[in-house]
Amino acid sequence: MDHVATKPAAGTADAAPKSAAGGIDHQPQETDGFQLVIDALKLNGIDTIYGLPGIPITDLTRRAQADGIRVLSFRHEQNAGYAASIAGFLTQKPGICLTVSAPGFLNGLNALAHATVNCFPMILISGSSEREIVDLQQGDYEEMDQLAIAKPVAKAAYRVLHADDVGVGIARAIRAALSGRPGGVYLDLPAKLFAQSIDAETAKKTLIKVVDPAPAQIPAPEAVKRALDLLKSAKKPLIILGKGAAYAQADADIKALIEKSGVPYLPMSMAKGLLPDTHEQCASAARSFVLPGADVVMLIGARLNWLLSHGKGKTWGGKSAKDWGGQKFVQVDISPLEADSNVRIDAPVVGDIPSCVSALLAGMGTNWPKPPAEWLSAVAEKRNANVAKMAETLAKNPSPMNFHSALNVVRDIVKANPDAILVNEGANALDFTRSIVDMYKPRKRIDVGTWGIMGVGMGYCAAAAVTTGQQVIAIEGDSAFGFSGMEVETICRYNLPVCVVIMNNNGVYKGTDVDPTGRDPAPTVFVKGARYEKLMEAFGGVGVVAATPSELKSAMEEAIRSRKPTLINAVIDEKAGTESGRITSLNPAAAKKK
Ligand code: ADP
Ligand code: TZD
Ligand code: MG
Repeated sequence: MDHVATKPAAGTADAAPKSAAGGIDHQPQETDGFQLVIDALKLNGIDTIYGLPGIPITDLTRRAQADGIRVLSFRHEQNAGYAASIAGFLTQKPGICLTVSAPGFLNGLNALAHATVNCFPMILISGSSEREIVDLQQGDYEEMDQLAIAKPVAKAAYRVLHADDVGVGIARAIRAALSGRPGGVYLDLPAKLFAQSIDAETAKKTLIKVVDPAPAQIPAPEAVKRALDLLKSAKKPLIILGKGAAYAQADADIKALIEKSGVPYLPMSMAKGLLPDTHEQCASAARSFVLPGADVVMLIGARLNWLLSHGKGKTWGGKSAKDWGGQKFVQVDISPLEADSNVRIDAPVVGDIPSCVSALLAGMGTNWPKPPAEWLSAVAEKRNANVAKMAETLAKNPSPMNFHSALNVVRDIVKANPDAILVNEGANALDFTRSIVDMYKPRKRIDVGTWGIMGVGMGYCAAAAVTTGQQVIAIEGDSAFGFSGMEVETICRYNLPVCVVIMNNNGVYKGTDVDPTGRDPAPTVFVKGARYEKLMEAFGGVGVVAATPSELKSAMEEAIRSRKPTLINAVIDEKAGTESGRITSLNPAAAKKK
C-alpha cells in the first residue's frame, strides 16, 4: 500500500504541461509536513488521535480525519491526554494526544506526566511557535520552549525541524513510548514544519515502519532459579499483581502461574480481574492479614511505592513506620532500576512479564509443592470472615442511600456485564468501589493510578469506549467528576456507550463541613443537591436522579440496554464519607491531631 499521499506541487496546473517534444513531463509530486506526520502514524498502525484543534494543528486534525484516522476532539487537552494515556494502557500502542502550542501543550502536560508515572505508552504531539522567535524570546504568538518544559516529565522528548525527519521523529517517539518500561513521550512539531514542501518519492523513503517496538527482554536463567528457590522455601508466600502485569497481556500465563503455585495473591487496583476477584486464591478481602503475615512476596509488575506502604512499616508487620516487616521479596519487572528502590529485593527477575512469567512457569516443572496448608487455611478463614461481614453491610438499605447500598447495585451490574469497563475516581467513591465491586476479566478496571489523580474520568471513558467498543461504567465522586465534567458533551457528540454514575455526597469526602466564621461554604463543600444529570441532558444524553438502590439499578440497566450516553446522579448521604477515604493518615493535619 502506498502510504504517501501526493498532491501536485504548488503552482502546477492540473494538466501536466507538454514538453517541447510533445511528450508528458513527469512533474515531481510534492507532499508536505502535515501529510508526512499522518503517513508516518498510519504506517505504524496508529488509527486514533485524541486532541483539540487550533493553530498550528487544525489542518492536521482535518487531514488526518480525511485520511481515515479517527480524530476525537475534546473540550480540554487534559482530558484528551488522559484518554491517550489509557488508550496506551489498553492497547499496547502509544496513545496519541495532539495539542496546540503553549497553553494547549501545558494542558496536555499533566497527562504526559501521568503516563510516565504510570508506565503507560503515550505520545503528546504539540504544535509550537517559530523557533527563531521563541529562542530569542521576542514574544511570538503562544511562545514557549515546550521541549525544555516537557523533558522532566517525559520518558523522552524530541523535536522535528525538517519534513524529511518526520519519519525518524515518529519512529523514535514510538520506540521510546513502548520499549522497556513504557512511558510518556513528547514530540514537538513547530508550525513551519507542517507547511514544508518535499518531493513525495524522496519523502516516502524517509518514513520508518518500526520493527519490534517493544522487544522481548528475556530474564537470566539464574535469576529465575533464584526466584523460584526463594518462593519454594516460603512458609507463607504471597504474590502481588500490579498494573504492569495487566498491561503486559500475558493473561493466560499469569493465571497458570498463580494456579500452579497455589499461592494466595493480591491484585493491585488496576490488576483486579486478571483472575476473577472471586477466585479462591484471591486474598483481597484478607489484605491486612496477608501483608504482615507473608514471609516471601513475589511482585509481578507492581512497585513497592506508597500504594504498598513502601514494603515496610506497620502494614507489613514492622514495629514502627519505617521498620522492615521481615519479608523477602521477588520482583518481576522490566526495569532493572526498580529493585531495591524501597527495601531489599532478594530475587529480582528483570525482563518483560510475558517472558518472565513463562520462564517461571517452565522452571516450576510439573510437581510444584503447594504452600503449607496452615497458611492457606488461615488466609481463607480471614477472607471468608471479611466477605461475610461485608455482605451484611451491603444488605442494609439505609435512607438516604450510602456508598455501600449504592455500590451493592454496581457490584451486581458489573457481575452481570463482566466485559464492561469500569472507570473509577474519587476518594470514598474510589476506595469503596475498589473493595466492593469485583472484577472478572483483565484490564476492565481503570482508575486514578499511581498518583491518585482526579480528572481522568471522562477522558478514560471516551478512550475505553473507542478502543474496545465495550460498555463503559464510570463510578465518580462528585468532586472527581467536576475535573472533566464538560467532556459529557464529547461523549454525547460521539454517541459513546458510557454510563456515568456520580456518587453525589455534596462535596470532597463528604458534604457536612461548615466555615466556622459563617461567611462562606467550607472548602470541601459544593452546592447541595446539585443536578449533575442535567449536564448530560444538555447535550442530548439521558439524565437520571437515583435516590434509592432500586432507582439506581433500573437506571443502570436501562443505560446498558440502550448504550446511550447516560448520567445518573446517585444521591448519597452527605455524612457517609471519611476524610481522604482510606488514606486519611497521609494528611499532615490529621496526623497532628493524633
Ligand atoms: P501498581 O500501581 O498496580 O502497583 P505500578 O505502576 O506501581 O503498578 O507498577 C507497574 C510496574 O510494571 C512498573 O515497575 C513497570 O516497570 C512494570 N512493567 C510495565 N510493563 C511491563 C512489562 N511489559 N513487563 C515487565 N514489567 C512491566
Ligand atoms: N487534585 C487532583 C488533580 N488530584 C487529587 N487527588 C486532589 C486534587 C485531591 N483529592 C483527592 O485526593 S480525592 C478528591 C480530591 C479533590 C475528591 C474527593 O471527593 P469526591 O469523592 O467527591 O470525588 P468522595 O466520594 O466524596 O470521597
Ligand atoms: Mg464527594
